[in-house]
Amino acid sequence: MELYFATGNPHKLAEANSILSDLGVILKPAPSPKIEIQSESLEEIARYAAEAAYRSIGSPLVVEDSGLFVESLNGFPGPYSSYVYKTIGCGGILRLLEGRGNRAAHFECVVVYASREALRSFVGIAKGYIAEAPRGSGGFGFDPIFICEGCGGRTFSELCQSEKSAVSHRGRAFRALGEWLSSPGRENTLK
Ligand code: ITT
Repeated sequence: MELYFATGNPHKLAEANSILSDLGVILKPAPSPKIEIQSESLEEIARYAAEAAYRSIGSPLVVEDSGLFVESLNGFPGPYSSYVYKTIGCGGILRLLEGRGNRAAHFECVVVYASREALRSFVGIAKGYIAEAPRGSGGFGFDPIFICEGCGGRTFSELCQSEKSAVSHRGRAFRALGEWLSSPGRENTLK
């Protein structure tokens, strides 16, 4: 099965395709851009973008919105993660955490699937904490400073793509989508 993925981030596309390939789903770049509203809810941002993309393309598609939520910063940067990464980056987050004991953080990803008969959301969360300094060379965005629970103290950037996807927010959300798409009876309703 092929679906469009409306995203301007090629890393997301590559990660999502590697997660879904085992389930027989191939994501291809959507011919229209992701329209992003400002909201404090990832789900609201992703749903709006999915509905807008579906109106423009008219074929089944997915959109995802994700972010890094740092506990001692009251969830910042959360839905503003893309902008914050482009402006202050990993170094800025490390500076904001200087002298703070609590470095707990999580990534969240909301994937929204849109087709003629369905608009469904799938959520994935990866819990962990912010490293003292950036480490590793893989991945993208805040990967060099995020240490996920159960990864032996390594940052996301120190994991290979399959290791990251096994525990990541994106891995969890796209696997939930893949399981729903391949659940019995779905093939009769896909248009
Ligand atoms: P699209 O909106 O076009 O899909 P984007 O990168 O702007 O691409 P978001 O608006 O969802 O995506 O912003 C999410 C930001 O959160 C992203 O730019 C990264 O800075 C960060 N982020 C999300 N998932 C991440 C991951 O797996 N590893 C590292 N950083 C991540």
